[in-house]
Order: sequence, then C-alpha cells, then structure tokens
Amino acid sequence: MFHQKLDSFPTDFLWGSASAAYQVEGAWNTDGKGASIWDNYVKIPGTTFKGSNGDVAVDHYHRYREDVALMAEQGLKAYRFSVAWTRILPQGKGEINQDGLDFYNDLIDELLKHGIEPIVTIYHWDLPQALQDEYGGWESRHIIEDFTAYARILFEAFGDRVKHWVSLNEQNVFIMHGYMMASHPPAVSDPKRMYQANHMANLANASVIKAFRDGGYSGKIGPSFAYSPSYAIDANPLNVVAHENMSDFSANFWMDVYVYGRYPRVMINNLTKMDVMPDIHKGDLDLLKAGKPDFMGLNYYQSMTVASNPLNGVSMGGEANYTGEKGSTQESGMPGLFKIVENPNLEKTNWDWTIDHEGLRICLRRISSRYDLPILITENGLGEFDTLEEDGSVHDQARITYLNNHCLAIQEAISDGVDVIGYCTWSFTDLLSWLNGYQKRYGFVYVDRDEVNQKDLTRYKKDSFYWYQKVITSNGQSLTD
Ligand code: BGP
Repeated sequence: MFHQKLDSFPTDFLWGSASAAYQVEGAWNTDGKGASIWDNYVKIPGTTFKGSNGDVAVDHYHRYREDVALMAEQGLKAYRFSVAWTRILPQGKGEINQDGLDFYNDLIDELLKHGIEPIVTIYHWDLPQALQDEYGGWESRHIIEDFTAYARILFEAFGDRVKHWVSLNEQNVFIMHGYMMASHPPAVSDPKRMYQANHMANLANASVIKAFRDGGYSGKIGPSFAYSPSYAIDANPLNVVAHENMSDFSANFWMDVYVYGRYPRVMINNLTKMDVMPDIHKGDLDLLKAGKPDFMGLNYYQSMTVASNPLNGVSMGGEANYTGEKGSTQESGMPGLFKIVENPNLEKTNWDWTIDHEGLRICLRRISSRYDLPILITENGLGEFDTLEEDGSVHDQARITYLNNHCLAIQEAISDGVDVIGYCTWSFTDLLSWLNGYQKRYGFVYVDRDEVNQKDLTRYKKDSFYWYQKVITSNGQSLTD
C-alpha cells in the first residue's frame, strides 16, 4: 500500500520509552525486597554473559530522580516500567512491604510532575523465589490467585494515577526460554511442563484483566507480546506452509487466547498428538474469555524467515549469540514444522537479529486484521555496542537510523488504517540485557559501567537522545527531515 501523503500521528500519541525492574533498578535486597528467581539464577555460573547480573544494574532505584529529569528534558510523554513483585510482597504473597510501595509511588509522582505518563508492567519475569520454591511458580494453579492478589494491590495503590497497565510481559519468551530452551529460570527443558505452565500463565493473565474490570478501575490493560512475524523464504508452497506453522506455533497460539479465549484448532490437534496438551479444567475457557485485553501490547525487534523442516530436521537446541560475535547463531527450528533461515534482503545486528522496519508495519497490520484492537508498541529498539567518546558524546547513528525507519513504518501502518496508540522504545537508559550483559546497549542515555566493573554509573546523552527529542516535539514531523 502506497500513500500520496502519510497521515499524521494522533495528537495524543504516547511517545515513550521502556525498562524493566530487574534490568535497571539494582538494590536487589534493599529496603525489605525479597529474592526473585532472576536474583538467584544469574548467580549460577555459566548462565549469563561474563557472569553479569542485576544486583546493582544501573542503580535506577537510587537515581530515579536523575533519570526522570533526563526523560523530562527529552520531552518523553510516557515511561513504561515494571514493578518488582518482591519489592511489594517479599514472599510473593502475604505481608506488604511499605518501602516497596513508597518507591513506586514516588516514581509515579515524579513522572507525573514532569507530565510523563506512567505505563506500568505488572510482571516482567522476576517471579518471587518463594513461590517458585513453594509450588513451582508458573506450573501450579496457585499462581493464578497469587498473581491476581499482587496485581490488585497495585491497582489499589497506583490506579488513581496509572492509566495504562501491561499484565504479562512476553509470556511467550519467559515460557519458551524458561521451560523449553532452559536459558531462563527455572531452566527446564520439557514440552509437557512448558505447555502446562503456559496455560497457567494464560489463566493468570486473564484473571488479572478480569480483576481490573471487576474492580471498576479506570484505564486500560493488556499483555505485551513478543512478536517476530514470519515470512516464507519463497513462494514454494511447502515453505508457505512452514510460515503458517510458525504463525500458529509462535504467534496465534498466544494472541488468540488473549483475545478470543481459545487455542487455535491446529494447535489443539498438534499438542494432543504430541501428548503435551495442558490440562484444561471446567471454567478455564470462561475465565480466558473474560480476560480480553483493551489493547495488544507489541514488542517488536525483528522478523523471522522460515523454510520447510522435515520431521528429522533441525531443532531448537542450536547455540544462540549472547556475545555480540556476529554470525555465531546456529541454525534452529521445530522438526516437522519450520526452520529459521537467512533472509537475503535483510541486514543483521552484531547479535544476529534481523533489521527490518517493514516487519513492524507487517506486525501492526496482522494484529489489527486478526484482532481488531488498538495497539500499544511496548518495546522496539536496537541493541548494539556503543562507544563513549572522551568528550562524553556517543555517536549512535545506527540506532537513530533503526528507530527513524521503525517510526516511519508505524506512520505507514497508521496511514493504512491501524489504530496505534503509542510507541515505547527499548530502552531509555542503557540497562542489563538479561543474558547478554551490559555491552549490548539499547538506551538514549549511556550508562558508564560494564559487566565486571560497575564504575560510577554516570549518565551521558547519546546522539539518539536529541533525535528522539525532535521527533517528540514535532509529533513525528521530523522523521522525514
Ligand atoms: C525483550 C524483553 C526486554 C529486553 C529486550 C531486549 O524480550 O522484554 O526485557 O531485554 O527483549 O532483549 P535482549 O536484552 O535479550 O537483547
């Protein structure tokens, strides 16, 4: 679709940026905070790049005022952050830690003082260790009640000021990595357990959305989904079937449940044959249906190109690139379904992620057509090496080009007719990249630290900081300058 002239961004468009508690806050055991599964997992040797962890991260817990002042200087309209469950409930349930509530109350007030809208993610992967130990975390039905009770505390405490809530961040990622690839806690590799945990997460997500509605809170709520749209490598119908397989297994399987409260037929059929279908109790589907989101949160980084993969073909076990050594990612796929292949049309980052702004437009179009919901882009950004110059500048032109192209793709999608309500880049400051340490940087603000040396954590504005400032002030007009 080509347009004579692109539509403008809506006047109330949320130009934002995002982070997650574990990746920025630090202060992992300060002021009564309990341990999360990530606090402990990263300390097992060999789990992260150079043994990096978020004990201190970029110390946002102590420097949030400085960070918010930088956001205000940039002109940010929205800041998406997550609440660390164990700051509020150190044991995951039971007694509330007032210091935890105070921290987020202060952060929210500080944002609002500067005209920045808080977007709160309820869960960004840092499950209380106590719940993991007590009943296996996401694998148990108990999680539905505990997650809902925790969310209600947040609605009550912050609901007067927070108007956009993200229920679960990237359920597909924390479930796949936690229970299939064994690269996130609890580091399990068992499809049966994975699909079971995923069903519990679906129910917990729906239960929280239902609790938000039942509580009569004003505002909107939805999950954030990590969507890497798939393309068939060519028009060979077998490869197109591989693309259909990937769409069902990697996208529809999650988003259909969020919106329609049911699993796609092809998935039910396949999971039943593989003997990994989760136990669905009476009442589960009613709960799922009652949890329809107000918007779809979209985390978009890259597209995936696929080809046919026989039953004895490649599987998910291939080495991933967590080092920034370009080209080190090994082939992977799901036997009998699809395998990921190179797309000759696309460049890649040093971490082998494809760079594909048109892919964002494609996501927006597909979500809009299939689900007919407004879309909040909750993450998008370029993870790359950055160099701090002697004069304190950081010339991150590659990031500017990446973000500019992605913003234009959003404008194209809006002109196509998609309802996009906001855009949060990942991330505002540099932060810990879960498995990739600190050298894979995403921020507008450089934070001076590395994996082994936490240095003084001084903040430096990168060139992209000023680029986004112009985009926001001009409401997107500067994208075509
Ligand atoms: C998403 C997560 C974020 C963030 C981002 C970048 O999956 O929601 O928390 O980390 O990806 O990924 P990475 O840090 O692996 O480069």
